[in-house]
Amino acid sequence: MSADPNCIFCKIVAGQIPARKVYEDEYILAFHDIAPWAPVHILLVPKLHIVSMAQLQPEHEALMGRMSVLVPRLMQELGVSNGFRTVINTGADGGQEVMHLHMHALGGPRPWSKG
Ligand code: DGP
Repeated sequence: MSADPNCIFCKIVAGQIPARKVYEDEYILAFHDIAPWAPVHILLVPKLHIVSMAQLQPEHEALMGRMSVLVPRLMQELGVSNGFRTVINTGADGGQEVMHLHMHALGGPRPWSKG
């Protein structure tokens, strides 16, 4: 599905809800999490509405590779220099609350609120 009108991250991608954007290209948007667990906490989302990792198909390989390669670059640009954590929650038991695939990227001096 290209966009879900009820999806909060699709609305952010469409510019209908504001977000503190850190990166955007044809395929991916990255923005600061509204409720950060760490001093730097961004979310990377595909512009395409993919519900979760469980829905990934072979055609999404390049997209997910692009997202992974982007993370260290964005964290460096945000001043994260001592390592970072990436998290992708998937489905109810995976703790996913927003049903639009997203990668959390967390960094900055500890302690963090989660973990
Ligand atoms: P998850 O549990 O993996 O589905 O995490 C969803 C994250 O999305 C959570 O850390 C809070 C964040 N979030 C939810 N709504 C918004 C929003 O409207 N704007 C921003 N920037 N982040 C949001």
